[in-house]
Amino acid sequence: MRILVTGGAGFIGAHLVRRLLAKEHNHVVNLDALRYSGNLENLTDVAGHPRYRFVHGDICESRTVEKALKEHGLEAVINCAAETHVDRSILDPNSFARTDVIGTAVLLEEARKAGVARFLQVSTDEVYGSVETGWSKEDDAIAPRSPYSASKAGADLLAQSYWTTFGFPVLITRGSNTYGPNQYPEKFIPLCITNALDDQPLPLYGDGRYRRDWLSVFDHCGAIEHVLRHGAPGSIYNIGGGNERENLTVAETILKYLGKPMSLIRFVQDRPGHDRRYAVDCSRLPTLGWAPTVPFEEGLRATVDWYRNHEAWWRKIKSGEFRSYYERMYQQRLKDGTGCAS
Ligand code: NAD
Ligand code: TDX
Repeated sequence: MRILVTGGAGFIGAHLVRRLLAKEHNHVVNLDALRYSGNLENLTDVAGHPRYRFVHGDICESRTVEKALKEHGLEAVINCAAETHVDRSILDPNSFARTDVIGTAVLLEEARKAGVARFLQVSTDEVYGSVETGWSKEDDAIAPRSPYSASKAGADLLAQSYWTTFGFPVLITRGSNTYGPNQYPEKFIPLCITNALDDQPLPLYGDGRYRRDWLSVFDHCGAIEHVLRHGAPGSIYNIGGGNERENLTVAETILKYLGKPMSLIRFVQDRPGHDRRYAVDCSRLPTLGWAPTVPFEEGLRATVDWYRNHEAWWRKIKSGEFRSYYERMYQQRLKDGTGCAS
């Protein structure tokens, strides 16, 4: 299959590009605008691959998308490109509406015009909103609460409308919190690991008892690939890891693996509108023949080792744009911090 992966220089996209190229029948074009989290160093091992092409471009620009689809005769689209960090969506909501909503609208329309055979929209479990009890099913009403999840929900609904209105073969995956190598260190797990390696505090929002279901990036990409091949057009598939943990437990586990003191944990001012819990019912995907394989503690340990062994990768990021972002987000919070876990 000739596949367009958008956002392929980001965390999940890069793992997905590598995974797809490992299958001899696949050709992959990666369309990425190289925003702050896009990093071609995530793909140095496949940069010269004969079945891989990189196109530097923005999914919001119709002509760029049209040209990429036509020039490479692409048959499928996997849309990973997005603004992805909830905290940044609170600082700058409009950039999320632009990329996540308008960008998806442009991709859908150009892909429909080009006669693309499969369009997979990478959505998120966050579209269901905060789920205090139980597990969200694919047919549940969505109730996003942050500018990030609202923008992703807009994209998700647009994709669904293309199936209903045009019969365009759209597939939607709603993955849970993903972790693994190459994740930009603004996200909770890589932030905790890299701060701990530098003996810096680990900032826990609120009481630290918020819950997420953690999914290995290898499982997330395996599920996306499986849905692309076997999913029923017009269908939505939740992807969870079955690893629900409190943030405090995750931070403590990281410190334990690194042999660092629990006193590095700091409870800081909460994120506005912070969703207490996400949890997805994952019974639909096994009916397609897929289930997660990576136990959380094993995947987390391997991720900790990856960051320990790839200091050059994350130090470069942390000394650039990230530094001013970190100061803006955390300087005051850490000054006012309300104690530690031990
Ligand atoms: P990321 O921030 O690491 O990567 C996003 C990529 O999109 C970057 O390479 C960036 O340069 C690119 N991009 C941004 N704007 C673009 C534009 N206008 N045109 C082209 N490229 C653009 O994000 P990620 O964690 O890899 O997430 C990938 C997808 O998976 C997103 O759609 C996200 O909503 C979804 N998702 C992520 C998680 C998670 O926990 N990380 C969980 C569920 C779903
Ligand atoms: O410094 C922090 N302290 C903290 O306590 C950060 C950055 C986060 N947290 C908490 C907030 C969440 O409860 O940790 C949890 C995870 O936070 P994030 O890594 O920011 O992820 P989350 O907000 O849950 O959203 C993620 O999951 C779904 C991704 O960022 C999204 O792209 C994905 O769609």
